[in-house]
Amino acid sequence: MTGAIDTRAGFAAVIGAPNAGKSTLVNRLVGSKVSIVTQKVQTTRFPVRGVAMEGRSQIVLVDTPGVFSPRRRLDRAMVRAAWNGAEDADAVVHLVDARAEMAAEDGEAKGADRLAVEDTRTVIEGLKKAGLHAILAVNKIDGVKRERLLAITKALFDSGAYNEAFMISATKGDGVGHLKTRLAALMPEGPFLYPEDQLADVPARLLASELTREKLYLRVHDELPYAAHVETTAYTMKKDGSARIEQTIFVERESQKGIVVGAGGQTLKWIGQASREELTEILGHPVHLFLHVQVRETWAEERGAFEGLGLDFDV
Ligand SMILES: Nc1nc2c(ncn2[C@@H]2O[C@H](COP(=O)(O)OP(=O)(O)OP(=O)(O)O)[C@@H](O)[C@H]2O)c(=O)[nH]1
Ligand SMILES: [Mg+2]
Repeated sequence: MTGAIDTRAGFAAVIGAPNAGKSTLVNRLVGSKVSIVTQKVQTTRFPVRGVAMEGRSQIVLVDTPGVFSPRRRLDRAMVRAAWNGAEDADAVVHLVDARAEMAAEDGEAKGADRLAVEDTRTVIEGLKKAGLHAILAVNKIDGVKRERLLAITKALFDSGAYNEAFMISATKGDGVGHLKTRLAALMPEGPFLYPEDQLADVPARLLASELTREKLYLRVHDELPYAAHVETTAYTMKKDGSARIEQTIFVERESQKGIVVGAGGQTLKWIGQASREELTEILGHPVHLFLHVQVRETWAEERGAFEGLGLDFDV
């Protein structure tokens, strides 16, 4: 062979309404946890890159924040970041929650489902406006009847925003293999963009902050609507091969601080322990984690918080 390229590599962005399962899908395609998942909407705040290999194809998956009607500055920056991810990609996967669509068809969509359906329409309009042809991936098909699923998929497909459709369950894995094979074929010919054994492109400090934010949401999601931010303030490797990590959890109100700390410090202790355990597993060495909680009413309006996440403050 004289210089023939036998590898493919490129970017595949996963976009969709909040809570559609984008991060779950990216983690499954990569085969490892690269992006945090919670039952809360607007979990992902900045594009997270995970690297999946399929034969001689490298798919750099870009998990993006959910697309919704932005209100606050952080919302606007998140939605902008999602679209930037899609516009720069070689393939775009639009993930849609089948259960929310089904509830809407039945006239039963309330609260989060109703918002998800509206946000899905916003994404479809955005795709058309940007002239992007996306792959439709209808997610959460576990437990949905086949004929319902086909009807939902057809209705979405008829919007004209897509050139193909898949039906998948990101948690169970159904259909994900087919989607991966297709994405691999869509990657342009060229050398790999990351070493073959690299799974994620997230700095360790940021990964550490994200894991703590995930545990925080998992533990106190009802009481803490949206209002927390985690910053890694110190990260040092010690001679014995362990890491010493210090983090501050910023909340917007004194009452939220009480919730995060919990009675006798129990809640904060649980969060720290859960985050440390997973970090230890992912990093492959022991971690000493120290958490602090601080009230800073204005964290969501401060430039520093955005820059730490690679988000644009001025949108
Ligand atoms: N039943 C079912 N639940 C799923 C599936 N995929 C994801 N979920 C659940 O949906 C919730 C949201 O998943 P995420 O992966 O965080 O969703 P996301 O689209 O990244 O959400 P944002 O980052 O907030 O935009 C979690 O509770 C997941 O476990 C699926 O295939 N089936
Ligand atoms: Mg997410």
